[in-house]
Order: sequence, then structure tokens, then C-alpha cells
Amino acid sequence: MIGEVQQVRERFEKALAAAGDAQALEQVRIEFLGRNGGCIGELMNHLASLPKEAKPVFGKAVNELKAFAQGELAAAKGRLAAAGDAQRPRPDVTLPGRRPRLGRLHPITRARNQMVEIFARLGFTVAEGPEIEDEWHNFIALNIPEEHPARDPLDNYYIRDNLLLRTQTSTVQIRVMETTPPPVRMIMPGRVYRPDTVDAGHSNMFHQLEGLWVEEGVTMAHLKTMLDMFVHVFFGPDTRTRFRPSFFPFTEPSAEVDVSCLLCGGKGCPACKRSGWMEILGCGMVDPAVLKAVGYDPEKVTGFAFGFGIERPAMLKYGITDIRLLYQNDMRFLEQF
Ligand code: 2NL
Repeated sequence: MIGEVQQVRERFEKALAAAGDAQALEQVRIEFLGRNGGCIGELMNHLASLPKEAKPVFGKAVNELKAFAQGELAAAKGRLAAAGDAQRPRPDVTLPGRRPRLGRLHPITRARNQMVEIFARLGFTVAEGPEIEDEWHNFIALNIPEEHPARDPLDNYYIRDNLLLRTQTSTVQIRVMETTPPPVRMIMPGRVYRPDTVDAGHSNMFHQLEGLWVEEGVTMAHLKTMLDMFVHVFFGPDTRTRFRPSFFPFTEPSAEVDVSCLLCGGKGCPACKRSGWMEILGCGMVDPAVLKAVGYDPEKVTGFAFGFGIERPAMLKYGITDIRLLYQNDMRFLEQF
């Protein structure tokens, strides 16, 4: 009986060697391993007629043949598939690839990132807050009284009573101070909204970055040093600064800061209206009334604050002459940065 198993094995090997394509292989599989009438399966039918002692030996031999046939068939199938692949034309890996369309950061984002990075190196952390605000955070805590023109309903985007789009990011500074004891040294970049008529130089939505440092012993000297350092890194080491006395309800004393004209270097040109200077930011020592409003003790801590728009310095740096280009998502414009 073992001889019969050997015979089937030899027939299988011959048939397999002769099978040249997938269809022939499948025929071989059906002939030898087919569920109904496959030769190897049929061998098992002899089992019943064998003497008891011979049964295990025979059964083992048939099972080994079955495993062998399955393995050989799978290997032959693999060889056929590989040969087919070799005949198909292969991709030319020396051709230049498809260049991926690289994205880039919006010029406002780039300018903001640079500003944030400079202040981060001076020890400032970043805070953000809501764009919809109440009158406490946008006006009252900032010492802007009810009758102040900045609170005119026509000069603000009111959503309803006591709810408006923020006009400056000082709102975030108020929120931080209300929830954090001093010292705080933070910058607040973000969008702000004012119903101005839109033209080449104005937008009713723009970006602002405000800064605040409150701690025991902070003076106007710290303020001047920080802002000088910022201007020299952002606009270049040859840029000069000028602090002019000014007034804001939330700072006392207050100043406006000019930089030497970035286009003419200070000689005077149309861009700086022949003055040689460009105004870029407002600043001052935080008014004691503001410190009191957030629960700080103005007898113990002092602080400075400053604020500037991101658009104007960004436009000066990148040579953009119309602010509206920044909001139109025109790829021909944006791809230049
Ligand atoms: C500007 C420039 C400024 C501030 C913003 C500020 C924030 C707090 C307290 C005090 Cl919480 N001041 N921010 C200070 C000075 C100028 O923005 O020209 N604003 C009208």
C-alpha cells in the first residue's frame, strides 16, 4: 500500500513539472487535491481495508504526501507570478518625479511667528483669548469710561448688549491678570475688529500683538530696552527708535514709538511723509486703575504694556502696498512669500 502512495507522488511530480501556466496548475490541483475525487484524498479510502497495525503508517504517509503536494503547488504558483512580473514593462525609476505642491505660511503668520519668537527670547510667553468679548474686558477694566468715544456703538461691532468683537487684544491681558498672580510677562497676538472703511491701508479686521510685563520693580527703562531690542531684531540693527509722549486711558505715562523710515533710512520720502519716521506702536506704564481692576496691588507691582498691528510692519518688511491683498487668498499673491 505504501508503494501506491509513492506512485501517486511520482505522478503528481510529473504533472506539476508539465504544468506551464496557471490554468494547468489548477488542473493539477483538482486532479490530486480536489475535494471530490482528488487522487490523494482517494488513497484514504483504502484505509478501511488495511490491517489495524498498518493503518497509522499508511495514514501518516498519505498526510505527508498531501502536505508536500500543497507546498509544491504554492511554490509553483509563486514562480509563475514572478515570471509574469519580469515580463511586464517596469517603471523607469530614472524619470523625474512629480513635484509635490509645497504649501507655505501666510505673510501675516510669518510676521507673527517672527515677532513671537523675538519676544519668546526676551522671556515672554504667549496667551490667547476669545474674539467675542464683554464690555468689562474690552473697556471697563482698561479704564475706558462709558463716555469715551472708543465706546461709541458706531465705532464697534456690537453683537448685542454687552457683547462685541474685541477691538484690541488687551482683553486677553485682563483675563490673564484676573486669573494669575504677578509676575506676568506675556504677549497676546490675535485678530481684532473695528468698523473702519476698508482701503489700501485699512481693514475692519486686522491682527494685533500686545505685550505686558507686570512685576515688582518694572520701569519705563525695561519698556524702552525691550522695544528697542525688538525693533533691532525685527527691522534690522540700523533701525533707530523714537519715543514720543502720548495718551491712552490704560497707561500712564504713555508713549508712541516711531522707527526710522524703513524705506529711506530717515532722510525723508513719500512713505514717511518726508519726516524720516514711521509710527509703529503705542505703549506705556500700566495705569494703576487697570492693576486695581484685575485685583493687583499697584503699591506692590508696576508694569508696562505695548500694542501694535501686525499688518503694517509685515507690509513694510515684505514690500506689500495694499492691505486687502492679505485677505483675498489669491494664490498668485500668496505664492510670492
Ligand atoms: C495703541 C497701542 C497699546 C496697551 C496697548 C495695555 C494692556 C493692558 C494694560 C495697559 Cl492690560 N495697556 N495695552 C498699552 C499701550 C498701547 O496699544 O496704540 N493702542 C491704542
